[in-house]
Amino acid sequence: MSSSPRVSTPSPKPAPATPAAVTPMGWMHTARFLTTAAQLHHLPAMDTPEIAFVGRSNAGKSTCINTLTQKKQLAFASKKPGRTQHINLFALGKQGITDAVLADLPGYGYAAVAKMDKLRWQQVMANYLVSRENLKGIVMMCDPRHGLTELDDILLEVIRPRVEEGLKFLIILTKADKLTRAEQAKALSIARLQAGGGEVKLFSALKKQGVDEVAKLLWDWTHSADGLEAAAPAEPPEDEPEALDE
Ligand SMILES: Nc1nc2c(ncn2[C@@H]2O[C@H](COP(=O)(O)OP(=O)(O)OP(=O)(O)O)[C@@H](O)[C@H]2O)c(=O)[nH]1
Ligand SMILES: [Mg+2]
Repeated sequence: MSSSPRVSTPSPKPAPATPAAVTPMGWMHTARFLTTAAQLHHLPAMDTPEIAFVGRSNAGKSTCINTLTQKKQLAFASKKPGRTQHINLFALGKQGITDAVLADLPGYGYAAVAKMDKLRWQQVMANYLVSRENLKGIVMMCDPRHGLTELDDILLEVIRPRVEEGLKFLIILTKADKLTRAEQAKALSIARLQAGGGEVKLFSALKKQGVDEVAKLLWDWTHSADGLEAAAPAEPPEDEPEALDE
């Protein structure tokens, strides 16, 4: 468990689940960099609900965070696998009041990483997922062209006890723009079987597919007691797709 001082962010007033002016996308746009840590005990302990983005290297975790928050360079995204090497935290919340945190984690499975570094990182990540007290949900990013890999399965095993205790869990099938409609439908049904009852969503940063849906789900996870009832208003359509470098 972390020995660093507990960061207590002011709690928002208990108010209606979704104040009229706040939509999940508007909320996402409030994202700002909070802190970065190479090791677990360097992360500040926090009271606010945290959502971790995990998955294989190059799956699109950082790009997904940038797309959801509409901030192109908030998280470091790159063609080169292994771009994210720290746990990076981003705060969400209107008027500077943090009501949720997004955690961008380094990817796993990148062959060019030295074995000792891989082992060290696997340990840091397992400890994070098992012991981070304010962790409310996990988003697992998966490139559907590769499917869930052995390392994804190991991670699923690590988090299973917490998911059974109520931790929220979502599989995002990334880079959906690279699949035909038929391939998307097939990938969705395979992943649903593998998700064991967890949610699965298709996502494309390029086409802005799935953005509103994921934003709403993360809002629900962090703004209702059981993650089911915070009825957030619908979003207007997003703007033009941006060019991605892959
Ligand atoms: N076509 C397409 N490319 C994408 C999409 N999302 C991410 N990419 C590309 O995939 C590559 C990897 O994206 P990142 O967001 O850096 O991946 P990551 O999972 O954070 O990678 P690590 O930090 O190494 O773990 C980049 O070249 C992105 O532009 C998408 O939805 N569509
Ligand atoms: Mg990354």
